[in-house]
Amino acid sequence: MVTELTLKFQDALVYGTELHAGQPRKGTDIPYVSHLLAVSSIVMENGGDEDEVIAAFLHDAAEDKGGRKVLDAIQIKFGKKVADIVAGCTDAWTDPKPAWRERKEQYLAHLEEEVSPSVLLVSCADKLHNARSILSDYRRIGESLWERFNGGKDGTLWYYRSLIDAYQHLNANSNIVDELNRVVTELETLSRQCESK
Ligand SMILES: [Mn+2]
Repeated sequence: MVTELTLKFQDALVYGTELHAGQPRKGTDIPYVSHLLAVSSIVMENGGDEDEVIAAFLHDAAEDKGGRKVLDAIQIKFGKKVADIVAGCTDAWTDPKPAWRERKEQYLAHLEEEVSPSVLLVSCADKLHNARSILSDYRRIGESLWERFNGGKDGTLWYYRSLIDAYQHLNANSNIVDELNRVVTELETLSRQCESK
């Protein structure tokens, strides 16, 4: 449990905010840091310790902002535990990234081998915030939302359902995974209703 957040957490906030400066969230002009704040907040609210909260804030740093080099910098600044969690949340190390479906299948296979409860905690918090955003945007703009996603509608829904199965099987944080399941089920229901119209 987080009892107290130290200067290390404040340093991570500054570091991550600078690293992701100028990066918008997919298909929007919302600063990317909104996602990082939300994921670290979910981790904080579900018993994460300071390293897990920091890793949640930095979980997309290697994937989006420089791969192994950034991961090495994170290890030096914030320690091995944080760096290992960030590495476990990274689904692509190369730029350009591998094709979408292949990358997601690899990430699901990687999760099945993942034994670190910290990686599972941050990973499912990440997916919960993404799924909440998708549901909220879907309610607002409807089917055209799927154009934003490389996997389209079917691929995206397949990926989230597969993630939930993996998290449940691996006993990831049940509070987060149950909520993720409710959000994705709602999304599946709404998009099926739309198909039958
Ligand atoms: Mn993320």
